[in-house]
Amino acid sequence: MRLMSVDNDSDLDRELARVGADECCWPIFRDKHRSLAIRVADLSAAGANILKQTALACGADCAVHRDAVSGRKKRSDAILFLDRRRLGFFCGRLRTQPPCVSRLVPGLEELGRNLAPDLAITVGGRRLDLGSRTHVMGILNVTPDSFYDGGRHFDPGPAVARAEEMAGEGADFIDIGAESTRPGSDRVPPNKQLARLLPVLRGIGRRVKVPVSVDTTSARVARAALDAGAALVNDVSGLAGDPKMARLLAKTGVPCVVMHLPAPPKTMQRRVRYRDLMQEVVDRLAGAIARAEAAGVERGQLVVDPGIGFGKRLEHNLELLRRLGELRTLGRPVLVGPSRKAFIGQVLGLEPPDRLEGTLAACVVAARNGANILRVHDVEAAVRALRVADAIERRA
Ligand code: HH2
Repeated sequence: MRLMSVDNDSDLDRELARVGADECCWPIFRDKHRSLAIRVADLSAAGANILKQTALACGADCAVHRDAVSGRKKRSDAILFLDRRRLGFFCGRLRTQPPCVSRLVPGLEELGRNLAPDLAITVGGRRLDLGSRTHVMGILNVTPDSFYDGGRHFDPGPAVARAEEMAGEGADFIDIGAESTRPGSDRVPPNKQLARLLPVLRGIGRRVKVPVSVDTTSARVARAALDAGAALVNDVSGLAGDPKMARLLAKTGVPCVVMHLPAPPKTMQRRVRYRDLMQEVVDRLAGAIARAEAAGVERGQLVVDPGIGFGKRLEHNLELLRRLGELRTLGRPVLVGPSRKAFIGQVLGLEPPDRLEGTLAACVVAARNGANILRVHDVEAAVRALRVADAIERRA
C-alpha cells in the first residue's frame, strides 16, 4: 500500500488505466479526487445550521460558527467541504430548502461552471487559449522612472529594439506602459503618455508580430494606442480609473486585464489593511467584471489580476501567490506580475537588479497555483523556467 500524489488529471488517468478502471468512469474519479472548500458569507444562524445538515446528508461537511447551533450567534459564515462530483447533487438538495439557503444555489452552480472555464480570449481576431500553457507578457516601460527598467527604453529606438528582442525570446504579449505605478508615483497626463507611447507603438507595429497591450488607466490613451496597433488593454485600476474605459472596451471588443488596486499608487502603501484579503480581492475583481459587463464588455475578453505589490504588504503578496487558485471563483484567466518587485527584495534582502531568481521562483509557484500569464521583465529566463514547470505540471 502507498499514498498517491496525483495532482494532475493525466497522472490520475494513467493510474486509473493501470488499475483497468472503465474509461467512462474516469471523469467521476477525477472529480472525486478533488475536494472543494467553498466559503459562504453571512448566513443567518438557521441558514448556517440547515446548510450544515444538508451537507452532512450529502456526505459532505460544513464548518459554521460554534454558537450558530444554539442561536446565540445570529449570523455565521461557513466553509463547505464537498467533492466536486457532489456539487450538482448538493445543489439539488439545497434547492428544496428554505430561501435562506436555497438562494445560494445559483452562486454554487456558477462556481461549478467556473471550475472548468473557457480560458480563450480573442486577440486581433485570433482565438488564444490561455489555458493551454503558461503564457509570458514582456514588460516594456517607456518611462524615465519605473522601479526597474526606468530610463532604459525611454527613447523609441531602444524601446523598439527591446520589443523585438522580447518577441525573439518567446514573449506571448508585450505590455507597454508610459506611466510608472510604483508606490508613491505621480500620475502622468494622457498627452505625455501618448507622446512616449505612439512612436514606439508605430515602430513595433512594423517589426513585431507579438500582440501588444497598453498599460494605462486612461481611456484616451488606450483609444489612441489601439488605433496605433495595440491589441489589448492592461488597466491596473480595474476599470475604476476612467469611466470611459469600459465603454471603449465594449466598442472595440479588445481583451483587457483588470487588476486589483485598492488605492491610487501615490498613497497605496500608506494604510494597508485587510480584514479578509482573499475575499476583498475576489470581491473587487468581481465588481470590475460586473462594471465591464454592465457597459457591454464581453466577460470572455477579461483577464483578472490580484495586483502583486499594489496596496499590499509582504504577507499579503505571499498569501496572494499561495492562494491564487481562489481566483478560479471568477472563471477568468489570471495574470500575475511579480517581476523584481519589493516582496522579493524583502525575502532576500536584495535590490531590483538582483531579484531574477526570486522572480522566477514566484513565477513558477504562480503558474502552479493557476496563473495563465506572467508579466515579467526577463522574458527569456521566464519562458525557460515556465516551460520546464509546464512540462512537470501539465506533462506538456
Ligand atoms: N505591475 C506593474 C505595472 N503594471 N499591470 C498588471 N496587470 N499587473 C501588475 O502586477 C503590474 C502592472 C508595476 O511594474 P513595472 O511596470 O515593472 O513598474 P512601474 O510601474 O514602476 O513602471
